[in-house]
Amino acid sequence: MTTFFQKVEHIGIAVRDIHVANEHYSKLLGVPPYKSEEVVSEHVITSFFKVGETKIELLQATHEDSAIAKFIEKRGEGMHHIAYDVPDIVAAMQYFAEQGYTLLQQQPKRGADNKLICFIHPKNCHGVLTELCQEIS
Ligand code: CMX
Repeated sequence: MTTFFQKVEHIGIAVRDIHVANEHYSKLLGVPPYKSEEVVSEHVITSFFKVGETKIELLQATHEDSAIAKFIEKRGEGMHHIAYDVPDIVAAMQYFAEQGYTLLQQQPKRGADNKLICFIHPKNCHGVLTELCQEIS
């Protein structure tokens, strides 16, 4: 068996209103978000909270074509994806493609929080959208 995963880097949660969700999650986690960032290419505004080594990412759509807007329309607010930290995203993508997984990007793309990212289709992961992410050094 081969593993590329070093840790769960973050869990993404789709929210309708990031300001309201920031307040609720600050109260729940006992810390404020350490970062807020708009990812224009993904049509989202994000905020990040640290929980030990893992992070919680809140995502609000900025456009009706955003994957987050479609997700909320179909399924309501809630857990949107799990992201795993990988040391070499290109090698991981090649491996998963060879194993028959459906990659939603053919090349790594720039995501929030200084990461290169690629998604694996939820149908390959028992209904969970799965993200590979590598820190940009
Ligand atoms: N988790 C689990 N299942 C999901 C899902 C998610 N996040 N998003 C969609 N699905 C399900 C749908 O409910 C649907 O299920 P059924 O076939 O049972 O109805 C199935 O996947 C296919 O959905 P679809 O409506 O046909 O396809 P979409 O146009 O909604 O696309 C997906 C789904 C995952 C391919 C698309 O959302 C995508 O490419 N996502 C990757 C990019 C992304 O999510 N960006 C936002 C976050 C960016 C960031 O983290 O910075």
